[in-house]
Amino acid sequence: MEQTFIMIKPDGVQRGLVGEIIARFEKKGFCLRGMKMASVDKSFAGKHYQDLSTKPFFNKLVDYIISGPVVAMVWEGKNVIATGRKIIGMTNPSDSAPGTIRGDFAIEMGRNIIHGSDSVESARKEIALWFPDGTVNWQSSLHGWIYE
Ligand code: RTP
Repeated sequence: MEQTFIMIKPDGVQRGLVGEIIARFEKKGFCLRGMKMASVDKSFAGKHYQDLSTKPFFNKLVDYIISGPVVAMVWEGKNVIATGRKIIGMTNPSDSAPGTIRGDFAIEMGRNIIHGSDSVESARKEIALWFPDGTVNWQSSLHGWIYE
């Protein structure tokens, strides 16, 4: 089953949106396989956003991510990477439809509340970076009511 890495960014934590965000993934039927709160340093944030290191907004992005604790999670389920991105909304909250997390709770790109892996490859890399000791192997008793 597919897994994705989801991170509630410092603004999402400070604004008390952790429960709201978890509820959206949980109610959809996805399975939480790993979760931790963490404060990361510049070097770790740089590793997470390595692919964006040449972008002009990279330093600002790293400063944002290290500005407070984040909540890192692994969610599992059918098409969870693409569906997770739909639940999150577009990178720029102004382009995000109401009903998405960014569409409901954010205004600016530099304070867009949440991160979600954008491909199988980046999910694999991000899960290995954030959860080097692995995740929790379990299955909800509701599995048969979510999948046919
Ligand atoms: P994320 O990785 O956080 O899920 O966001 P994303 O895929 O939707 O967007 P990406 O292009 O990977 O950018 C990562 C984060 O960098 C910030 N950003 N700022 N032009 C800008 O100022 C700019 N562009 C991107 C956003 O916080 C974005 O989520």
